[in-house]
Amino acid sequence: MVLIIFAAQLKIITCTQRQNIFNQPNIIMKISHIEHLGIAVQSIEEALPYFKEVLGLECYAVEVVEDQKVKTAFLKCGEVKLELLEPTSPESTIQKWLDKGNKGVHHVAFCIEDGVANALAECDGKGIRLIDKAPRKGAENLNIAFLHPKSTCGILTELCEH
Ligand code: CMX
Repeated sequence: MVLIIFAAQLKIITCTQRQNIFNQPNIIMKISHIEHLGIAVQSIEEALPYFKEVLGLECYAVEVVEDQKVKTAFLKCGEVKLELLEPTSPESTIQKWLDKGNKGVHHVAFCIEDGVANALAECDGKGIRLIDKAPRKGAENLNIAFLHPKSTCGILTELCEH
């Protein structure tokens, strides 16, 4: 009997915590679209022929993002961009991810209409683990911030604003 009451109380507490994290009222960030998919490759030069010659997508920009230790190549696919990410150093987070046997889609980036700073504050308030506590500059001069995959259903999530 005592055990049943304890289990019921535990369930109530767990549900209450879930509501606090995910069902907070009011603010909900405004996402307009998926800005880009980040795709990790060991070599942009080797990957591009697939995207160009098989999928028919044009690469319109190549940019090195020094602080992230990556070279990026951007392709447009309708409204959504594909960002190929090639590590430029063994210390690159992309190189480490590839070295663990991963490849392909590395992160999903959402375009936030009402600002990355607001979205970060909202996520923080909802208990989401932030990688970046404040927006910073990313490729294409966008304001960006990352959320940790452990808080986001296993999807490394980037928030961006133009
Ligand atoms: N997607 C999903 N899960 C991921 C992941 C990814 N891309 N990268 C790491 N993880 C998971 C790992 O599998 C690991 O899980 P387990 O503990 O269950 O094994 C966990 O996250 C921690 O991973 P880690 O290897 O111990 O930690 P790292 O030191 O590699 O850091 C992360 C991981 C996400 C914090 C780091 O990659 C980061 O800060 N990313 C944001 C910046 C970034 O990705 N820059 C490159 C792109 C730049 C650009 O787009 O311009």
